[in-house]
Amino acid sequence: MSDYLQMWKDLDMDVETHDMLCQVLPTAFGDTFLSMENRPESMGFYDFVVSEIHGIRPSEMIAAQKEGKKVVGTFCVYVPDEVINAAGALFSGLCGGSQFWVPGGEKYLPKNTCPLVKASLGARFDRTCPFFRIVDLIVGETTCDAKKKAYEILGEDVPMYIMDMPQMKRDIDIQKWADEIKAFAAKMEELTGNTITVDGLNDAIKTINAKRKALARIFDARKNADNIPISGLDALLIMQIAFFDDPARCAEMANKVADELEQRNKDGVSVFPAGTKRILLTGTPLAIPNWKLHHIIETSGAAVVCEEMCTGTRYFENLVEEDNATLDDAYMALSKRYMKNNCSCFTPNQGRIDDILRMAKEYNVDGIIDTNLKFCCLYDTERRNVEKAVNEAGIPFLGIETDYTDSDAEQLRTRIEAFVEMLG
Ligand code: BJ8
Repeated sequence: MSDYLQMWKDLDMDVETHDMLCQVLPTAFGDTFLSMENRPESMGFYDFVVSEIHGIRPSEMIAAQKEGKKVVGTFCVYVPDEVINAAGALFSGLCGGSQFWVPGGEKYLPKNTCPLVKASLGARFDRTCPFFRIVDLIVGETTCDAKKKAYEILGEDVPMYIMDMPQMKRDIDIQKWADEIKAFAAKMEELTGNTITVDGLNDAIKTINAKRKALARIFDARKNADNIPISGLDALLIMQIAFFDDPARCAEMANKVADELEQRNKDGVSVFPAGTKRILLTGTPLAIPNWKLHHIIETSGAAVVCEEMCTGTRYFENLVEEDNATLDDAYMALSKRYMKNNCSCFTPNQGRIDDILRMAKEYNVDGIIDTNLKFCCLYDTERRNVEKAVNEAGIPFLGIETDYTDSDAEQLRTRIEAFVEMLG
């Protein structure tokens, strides 16, 4: 990593502890990614971003702040990036995906809290993540109980704004979410001092839609039944970086990858041998740098060809209607699109099951693995319905619960190898 020491000091980070993280990440990345063969050349950009992960994008954000712009942190794919963009601010996903931050989170949260939430609080309170130090405001949302309570604790240390999310999908809920988005827009105007106009919001909608379309092209290329042009690991990395990269650059780089993958499909260039079993992974999000499950699956004779998760299809499927006549129309268009996401915090949540079955066909999968972060009660409970539907559809199913440690890696490998073998 280039020398960002002064920047980290200026952010009041604990640079000594942070050094330890900087030392382990390159090895983890090298072992997981750089050991793979025949990766798309266009992954070079993403490798570079990881090599500078706590430097390059944070320094861009700080430069923007020096020009008077604000940076907003988020934790959920229901928070509309379009509104932040239309207010002239930058956004960044903040979900923690490393065990490194978990012990820090456990100082504030019960141990039986999901690792994503614990890692996120640890990253902030341990002062070892620049993104958490840079943000001017963090936007939370009323999704799961763990997050709701964690936001109260986070709010003691950093300005917070909470969006009250409906948990059903009736017309009144869609209207309510449109109202919440409108209130959030007022908050963003107050934070930035900028007025959100209908033209500005329509432009932001187009910018984020372009990013969605580019990411969708990559996933479309993964649907090819006869070829696997990119590993699940590389596709996951692209998704993880999309959460904090500049949206226009994200679209540009994702389109470059998609061009290469489409060509690979034409030329029959695959990263796995013919006959490799195709897996759809569904469940809780895999925040950067959580690469554990993909790595185990893809070194156990199978390939992940689709992620039905927030770090996957939920992030880019469905576009927001463009060219809205009024701001209220635009807020409603946003609400309609975001309410198509199918998180387990909704009841009922048949939409997720429908998505899983649809994607199993679209991506030509041989089996489905449902992964659940330990102590996520929502996804854990929903597994029963997912498994029942998948069994009824005659698709092989494996349920997994895991965390960010490596303590269960061998046990997982044994189970996954057995599952892949069973797929024939
Ligand atoms: S839309 S999945 S990003 S809430 S894994 S913290 S649910 S205890 S991350 Fe999520 Fe939004 Fe839903 Fe997606 Fe809680 Fe479960 Fe932890 Fe979770």
